[in-house]
Amino acid sequence: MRPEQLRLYLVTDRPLSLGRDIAWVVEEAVKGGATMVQLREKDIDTREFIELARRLQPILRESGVPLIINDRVDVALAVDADGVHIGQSDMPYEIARRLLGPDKIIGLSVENMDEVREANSLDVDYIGVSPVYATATKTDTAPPFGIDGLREVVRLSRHPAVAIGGMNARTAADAFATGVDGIAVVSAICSAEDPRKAAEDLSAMAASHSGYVQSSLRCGSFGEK
Ligand code: TZP
Ligand code: MG
Repeated sequence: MRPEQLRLYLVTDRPLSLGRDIAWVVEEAVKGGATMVQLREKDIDTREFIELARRLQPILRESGVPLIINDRVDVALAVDADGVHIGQSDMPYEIARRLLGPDKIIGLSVENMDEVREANSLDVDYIGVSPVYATATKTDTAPPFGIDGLREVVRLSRHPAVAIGGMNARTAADAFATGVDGIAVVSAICSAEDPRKAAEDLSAMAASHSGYVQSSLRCGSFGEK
């Protein structure tokens, strides 16, 4: 994985997609510049989860955008997705890595500075800094990092980092100014009237901050994955 693939990371949410097909939302977002897509489903049968992932794959493969599965290592294996994103109470990183092998992308949510330090001892591909701001999209979160906290995480982490929670056209510039590699976005794209335009606007902001340059300035080096 290249850190710049984190620049505009769409995390899906069907209930927030205004009744539109999630495959359409994903396709529009990718046309607008989304660089990574996480299929996040909290209330779905395993079979439907697999079918949904399979529907997204041709759309994403065509544009070279990685498909990441939230939580479900079994689903990621079943569809040969590009990787998984795990939280602190999901499958432990070491087990996920053993099951998925060295080439898959594994992202880990961090909710405080201790978890950032702990992540530094793991071979994760990126961390999700969660949340930067409180958000109605997910209310059972840890206390928000805020922009100062995000900056501190970027300084401390040896991994590429993506900011999540309240990222939108108003907040993205401050987030990118911390040197974070990317922003992960749910409602600002899924609930946008025009998801492609929303992605285009965020993508332009990301490009103007060239956040990815800053990864290479930090300690540590990243293997290609
Ligand atoms: N994890 C931490 S905050 C969050 C997730 C999945 C939701 C972010 O949603 P939004 O709408 O982009 O604020
Ligand atoms: Mg999780």
